[in-house]
Amino acid sequence: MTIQAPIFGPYTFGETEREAMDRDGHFVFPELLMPLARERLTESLDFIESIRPNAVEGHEPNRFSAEFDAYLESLIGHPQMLALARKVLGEEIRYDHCVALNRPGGNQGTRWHSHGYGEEDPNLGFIRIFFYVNGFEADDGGLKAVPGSHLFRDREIRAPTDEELKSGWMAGKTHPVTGEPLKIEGLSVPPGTVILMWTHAAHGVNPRQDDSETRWTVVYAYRNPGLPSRARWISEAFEKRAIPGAEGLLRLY
Ligand SMILES: O=C(O)CCC(=O)C(=O)O
Ligand SMILES: [Fe+2]
Repeated sequence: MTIQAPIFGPYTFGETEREAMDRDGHFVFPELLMPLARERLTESLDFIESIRPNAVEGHEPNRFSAEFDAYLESLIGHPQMLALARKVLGEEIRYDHCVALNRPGGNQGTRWHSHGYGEEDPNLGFIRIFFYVNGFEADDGGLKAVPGSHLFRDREIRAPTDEELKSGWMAGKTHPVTGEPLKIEGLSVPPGTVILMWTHAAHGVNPRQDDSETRWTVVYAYRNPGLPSRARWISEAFEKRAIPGAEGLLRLY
């Protein structure tokens, strides 16, 4: 067995952090990624970007990113990745997808949305683990979220602008834990930041400024098995691969 270089520095995810994640719907680890991991991820994400023009529909490099790059693939079963996913989801997990979220200068970002899984069974969790390799500012490719929104387990949240989210889905709703009116949180994070997010959280991304360098980002998603998953982007061939550390994790159930 080959020993993989560490991807994360030291961190704490105990009771307090877990409570914050469950209350807010996301949890930020500033600068968690090791320098070597940042370097390797930038190379891999730059490679994914370079092959996108030749994409075959249904198997796009940005959507099936780990299938196109050995380093990205190796992280699916990386012991630190799995340890983090299991701290949040518990022992029984499956890999769901690995998607490159690179945003070059001028990229328009993404409108407000949520994702689905386990609406019928709240014991089934689904998390996104975002690697913001070179970070972002709120007004420059910045991720934004609505703390507490994940607790509604609504997979249909959609809005084109902050104003429309406020006057639409958010209107009259309060945070189920704190009782406060829901509000939008625009994040700014330094390079190397990892963000965990429950999949039902309302989130969106502000446009990247025209003269900014590409925002290098990749997301790894894991879930408790039990239901089909709409975003499970794994090709049939890839599902059969033996990825060290990820044995049995690529299956649907
Ligand atoms: O690009 C981002 O920062 C977030 C993208 C997103 O919404 C997702 O991967 O679920
Ligand atoms: Fe999303």
